[in-house]
Amino acid sequence: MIDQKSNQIKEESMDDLWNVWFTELHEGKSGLTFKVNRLVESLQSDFQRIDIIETEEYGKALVLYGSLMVAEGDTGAYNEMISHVPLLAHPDPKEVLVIGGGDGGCVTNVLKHPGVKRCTICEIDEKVIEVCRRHFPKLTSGLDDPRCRIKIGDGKKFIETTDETFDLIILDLSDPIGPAAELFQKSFHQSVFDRLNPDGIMVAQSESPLFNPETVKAMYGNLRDIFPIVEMYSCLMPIYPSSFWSFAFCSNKYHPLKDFQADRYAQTDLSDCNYYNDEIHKGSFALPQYVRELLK
Ligand code: SPD
Repeated sequence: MIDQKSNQIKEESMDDLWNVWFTELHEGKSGLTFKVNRLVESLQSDFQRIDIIETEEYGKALVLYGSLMVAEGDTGAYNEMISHVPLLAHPDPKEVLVIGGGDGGCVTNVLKHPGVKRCTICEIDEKVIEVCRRHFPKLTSGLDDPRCRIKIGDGKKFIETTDETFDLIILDLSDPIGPAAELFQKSFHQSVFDRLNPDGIMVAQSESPLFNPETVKAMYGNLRDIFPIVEMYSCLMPIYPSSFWSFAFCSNKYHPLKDFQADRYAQTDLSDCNYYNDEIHKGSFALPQYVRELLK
């Protein structure tokens, strides 16, 4: 750049030239954009592209196949809601299975409940665990808990071949594309149902009702063919497209509100939760009218 007064070339700071942004597009019509300070790590696993980016607003973030999954500075809402809501709707969950969830956030929350005897995680992509351990030590801390058992492999194969049963199965999946796509199918949900104890609960992340209404409608229709109790709940997740994220609570016996375990909630140390509490537990099942219509 030329200084107008002296007519000399002015030295520019290299930092001012760094102007990199990550945008997650929604059907090419809108997008969620983050300022990126640096690309920390990038690799291609056998299943997907994995990136760790450092964002200005949320710190380091995990991006799988171009979709942002978790960030060190996010509210924690997703991981807290996918784990504590079902755990506090069941009177005594001991055996928990998490399918997916290689970033460890869900398992770490599950293991805040002292009554959980074992939490098995079945993650298809070993590299996700490896990278997340390196960059998100707090989030992945539960993976080192002696009650955690890690299985690397296809969640579908595991569910179809194991003879174990669980009190709670959590489908902490990425989006229904790539390696996770078949884990959104009815046949898989039926296999999960078959691996639950008679009073077991399944919770699945169920995308954004605002941005993915067709997926949501089809998924809940299928789930209602399988489970006697199916309820949607939601959370605010500003790092996900539309910021409005949903979960399917599916159960054989326990209702998420009528069976809320108030005493155990009071006795469990959830003091480091940033989003979940007893009021949020109840309030998260209230749905906007357009979502009620969608699920009819
Ligand atoms: N578009 C992002 C959807 C991510 C849902 N699952 C995240 C898994 C993190 N454990």
